[in-house]
Amino acid sequence: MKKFWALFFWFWPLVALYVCLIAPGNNWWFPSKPLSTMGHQIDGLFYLILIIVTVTFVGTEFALGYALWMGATKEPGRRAWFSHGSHKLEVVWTIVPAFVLVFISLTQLDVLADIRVLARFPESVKEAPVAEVMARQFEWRIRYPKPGTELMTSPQPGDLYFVNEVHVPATVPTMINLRTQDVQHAFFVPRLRVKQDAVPGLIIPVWFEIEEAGEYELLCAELCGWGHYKMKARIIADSPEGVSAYLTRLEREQNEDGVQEAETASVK
Ligand SMILES: [Cu+2]
Repeated sequence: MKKFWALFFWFWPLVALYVCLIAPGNNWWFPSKPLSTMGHQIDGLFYLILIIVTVTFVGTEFALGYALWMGATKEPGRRAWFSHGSHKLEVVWTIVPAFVLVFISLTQLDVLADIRVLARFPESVKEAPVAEVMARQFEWRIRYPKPGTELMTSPQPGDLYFVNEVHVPATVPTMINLRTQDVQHAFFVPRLRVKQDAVPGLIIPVWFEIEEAGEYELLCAELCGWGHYKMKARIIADSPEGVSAYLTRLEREQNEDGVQEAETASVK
């Protein structure tokens, strides 16, 4: 029975190793391949940490199984090695994890800076957010500048509005300004690996470069109230021409007061 437990603890690291090896190919960790330029770096960090924890888990489980096996097969009368209080071992298993943690934090600094630090954003987007995304319980309100003008911090006459659908250009770096009208929300686009909190009182620039045109789910990733579950929207990534055609259409719809149509009908 003692040998069974040694084998039991050797079995799980083998399962872990197997899952770790086949998981990336089967997309078990992520909803899809990363579809933004930043997404590749973020997935890379995830896999780096996955490799480190897998090696640690497999190593410690094998050591545990080894100790159990040695205990199960020892000759009667042989005394076990008593390591409790070993200064050398304590130093080793304090310094090694400390180095691993410092290594991880240094490795991710660049990626974090690319995501968060405005000075490191691509030049083309720094001064030109395409839209303001205002989170509120429980929807996303989008404000585009009037076509041909720049987005201002406060709403301007001629600005265009829509709810729960953001149109942005694909294959070029794009920036939006993220705000919240009430509580804290989080702008989360899983397939782009974009996640940013919306904090009351702050205007937070968020940039991304979507690699393929298409439709992407935008979710709120912060428990923000009873209707949090329904706080979903779509990001439509289109060609720059497609986006300006959409904005022209939106402008026409927004300015449509019905009067002209009625006049034309009465003339007929
Ligand atoms: Cu929310």
